[in-house]
Amino acid sequence: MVSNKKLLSWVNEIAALCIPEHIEWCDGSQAEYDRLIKLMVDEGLATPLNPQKRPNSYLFRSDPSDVARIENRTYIASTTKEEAGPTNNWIDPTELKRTMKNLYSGCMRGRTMYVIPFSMGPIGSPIAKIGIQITDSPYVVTNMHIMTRVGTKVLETLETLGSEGEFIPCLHSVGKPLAAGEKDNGRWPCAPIEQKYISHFPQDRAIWSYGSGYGGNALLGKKCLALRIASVMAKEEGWLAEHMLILKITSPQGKNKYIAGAFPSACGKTNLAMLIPTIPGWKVETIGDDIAWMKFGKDGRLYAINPEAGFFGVAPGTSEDSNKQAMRTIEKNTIFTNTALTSDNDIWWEGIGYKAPGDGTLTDWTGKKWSAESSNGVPAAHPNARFTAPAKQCPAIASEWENPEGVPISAFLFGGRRPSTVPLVHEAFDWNHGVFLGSIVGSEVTAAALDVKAGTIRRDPFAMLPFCGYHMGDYFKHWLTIGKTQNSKLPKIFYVNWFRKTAEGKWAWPGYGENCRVLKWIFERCDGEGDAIKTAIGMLPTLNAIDRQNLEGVTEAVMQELLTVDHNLWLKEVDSIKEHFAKFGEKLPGELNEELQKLQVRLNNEELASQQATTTVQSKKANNSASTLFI
Ligand code: SAT
Ligand code: MN
Repeated sequence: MVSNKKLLSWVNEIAALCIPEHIEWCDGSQAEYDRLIKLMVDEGLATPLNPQKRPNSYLFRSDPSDVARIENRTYIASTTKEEAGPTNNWIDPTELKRTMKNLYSGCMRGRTMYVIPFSMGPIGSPIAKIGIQITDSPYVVTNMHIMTRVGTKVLETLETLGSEGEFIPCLHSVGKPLAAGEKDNGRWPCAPIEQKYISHFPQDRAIWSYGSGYGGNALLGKKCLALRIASVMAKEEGWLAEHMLILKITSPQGKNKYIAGAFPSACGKTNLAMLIPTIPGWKVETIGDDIAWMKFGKDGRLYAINPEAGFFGVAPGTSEDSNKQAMRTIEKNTIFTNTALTSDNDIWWEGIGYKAPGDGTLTDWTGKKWSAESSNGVPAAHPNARFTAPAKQCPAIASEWENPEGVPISAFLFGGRRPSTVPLVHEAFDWNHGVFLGSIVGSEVTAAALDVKAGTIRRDPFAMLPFCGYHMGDYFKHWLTIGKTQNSKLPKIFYVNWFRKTAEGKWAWPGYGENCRVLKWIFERCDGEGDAIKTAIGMLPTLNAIDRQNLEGVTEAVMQELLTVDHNLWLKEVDSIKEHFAKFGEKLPGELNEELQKLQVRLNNEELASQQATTTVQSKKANNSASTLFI
């Protein structure tokens, strides 16, 4: 049936190299999913969960060496090192291919080689792309069933493109060949760390992954294709492939807007995408929680699709309080990896919102008995334990989430974890200033978390640091170029910070569902409404512009603090941004340096400084009791 010459010869070539026992073309059917799951249950690799509690759901335990994306084994093998830039690992592509071909040689012995035709984006959408993943992991096949659109329809679409139809080849092996008669015997197959490679060849638009079976290392449609390779294609073709959630927000008047947002890891992207608003009458629905592909529509607006079909979410910390919609999403048909297991075969993790049932009867992610008492603080679930669940099961999924044309974006959000300096929300003056805000995204790291000085900002421009497939300086330039295309219809750009702390070290903003109050102001700003004042760093809401009705704990004084722009702290920020920008050398677009200089001038500008001070003083008068909160 398949006539695509490139596909057929590639599959033959890989089979000859990897020497699998069988070859199977995946059709994406439920029967295929069930058969592969049964195979893994029989092998002791998957534990069926209690069907009364969590129908058709399974727990997998990975090898301790294979629990997350491994950035120092991830490579961008562009023709030259210069093209990969200072933020990526580079190896000469010829050398890397030689090394990896040696590893691939005979690596699928004793295993089945699966050929997975998949679509990133609704099949046939003008924004979607076709990939073909070859893998020897049935775990990967079942996860790809959930995370992408897999199967015969994809092959048929490829056929309509003729015998030369384009697809992105994604080669994957767990790197654990089996000797005659050998079985996995309950052990997650993978290769030792020094043999793991997650490689991208931007010039060939190809992905080669070896040695890991986990998440983004192995489900190659996600970070490898939809971000690293797609970002290169997007630059060449004039569109955007971004690490962004997409949400739909509807006002009580029934007006809606779509907002896309980029945040580094552990900033609550999935929670924001599934937020339940606390202001009566407002509604938030989900289009996607991780990746957005955007192209200009005929009307000149940017239209976004979610290229994925599922959520690969971090389990620990997910609870009825933090994300009710996610808890509903994972009630059935879900794959769990590295969570803990209860004695009645349900999952459990730290931060699930209730104590581990029957202390001492829990099994931790490594398969050992675990009790809160004797754990010495070692968690039962791995901190990067994950759920893989179909997006369509999310009660908040927007009805148009699979619209092949995408949804028109009104606003971009950027943000990170900043306990000080950065206010709750500010709006960029214009596109270039917005690109500047994206380029300085970062989170503050604590000394306890990493071997760095406390208070250091880990910059993660556009939350794309691990995901940009080319030189980050060129990526900034691409964003600036996009701004020259359709200036009047471009989304507005905002920077949010849910993580500001008070002088006492407490969160100043309650976050979660209350974030809708900030979204409401953003919504209004997109309509040319919503009160704002000009500050040195951007447009800020006036003191009462953010709806605080029925919001406990956020007094006017706290709100004032959340909206404070401390010029001294910002001048320090300017120094830190200079250091950050220096990494990009000559590739840093002049426009961004200009934005930085303009910021510095504005911060030193007496008039704006005193304007800020006046607002602060007025508010101090209004609420004397909280005056200690002011800087
Ligand atoms: O493992 S993934 O790359 O898919 C998830 C993540 O690290 O963000
Ligand atoms: Mn992500």
